[in-house]
Amino acid sequence: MSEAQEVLCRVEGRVGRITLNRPQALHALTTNMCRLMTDALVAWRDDPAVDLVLFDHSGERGFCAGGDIRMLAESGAGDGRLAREFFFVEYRLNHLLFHYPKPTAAIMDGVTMGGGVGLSRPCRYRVATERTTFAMPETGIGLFPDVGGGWYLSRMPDHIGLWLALTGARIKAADCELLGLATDFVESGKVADLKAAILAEPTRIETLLTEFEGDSGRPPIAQHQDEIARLFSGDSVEAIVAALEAADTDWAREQLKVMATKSPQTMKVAFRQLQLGARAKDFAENMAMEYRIGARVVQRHDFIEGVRAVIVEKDNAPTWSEPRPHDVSEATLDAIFAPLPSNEEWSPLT
Ligand code: QUE
Repeated sequence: MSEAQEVLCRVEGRVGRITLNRPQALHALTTNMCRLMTDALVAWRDDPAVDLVLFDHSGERGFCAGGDIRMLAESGAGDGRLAREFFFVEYRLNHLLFHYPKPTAAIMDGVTMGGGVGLSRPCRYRVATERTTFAMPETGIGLFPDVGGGWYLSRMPDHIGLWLALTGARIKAADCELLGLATDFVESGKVADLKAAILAEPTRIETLLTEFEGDSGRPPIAQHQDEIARLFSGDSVEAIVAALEAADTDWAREQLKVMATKSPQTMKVAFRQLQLGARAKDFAENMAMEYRIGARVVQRHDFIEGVRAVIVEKDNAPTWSEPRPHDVSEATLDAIFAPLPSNEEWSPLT
């Protein structure tokens, strides 16, 4: 298959339509896909024939599972050049969407993780279905919740974004609506008709979404929101672990069990990333920070080992470089967050 077919970018009626088309990898993003999407978005930005941009995926499964993790790990084990190039291009795309002047819509009719969140979250309209599964699972493979996680997750109420980052929790449509990750819920069976209606009358999208709106049900995390607010308010990962241990509830024990499987190093990276992201003056500053982290983390043991254990060999038994959060030094974190040489720093598309 030619690389040019991994994502389909075309104008249908007055809609710029971007269809992720890498079904064998749950539409996980490659550098080439990010470049093609960026080129299309730049062309449509000033094209009076385009009223709206619509993101969807081909086939049945997935919206977008993340990034091309195997490539990133292979590159990271070597000189890391292709991994850095991927992040550079992907984050420029995330930033372009964040400030995009035309209405954008994403149909998240399936798995929406990592890179898929970076595409959908900046869109003005974010449609979840009963097939939507949202997660930022990166700390499970020694990576960190990038694509703007420092910005978006740190702005969620009650430390819920930090809980998502540290546990990699998978949530469904009702929780996505509660947290503003989705703006609308439409039953999967009605998505084809919704898309046809948007393509026919893109300027009526708000009315159409109201007409197609379904009921996503009760959001399960509402029941745990107070507990998350209380137990994830600590000023370090160690403090959060201590609070969970002291809580003595089934839910708290479950969170501890899950966090014990994640990379202690990248849980602490994520904690600092969200602290800094909360204070970033704009989205570009946040993305420059994430690029520094990404450039370092892809070359470290935990990422190479996490991908081996969870993605490649699937033994789900990674040996992390530090066994517990307490063992991760501030010096290690400082090195991961340090500025890059000025000619290697990330910058937005101009
Ligand atoms: C963490 C991640 C990813 C992940 C699992 C994690 C990720 C990613 C995929 C993935 C899943 C299925 C595929 C595929 C990729 O899984 O970024 O190609 O078919 O892309 O725990 O960050």
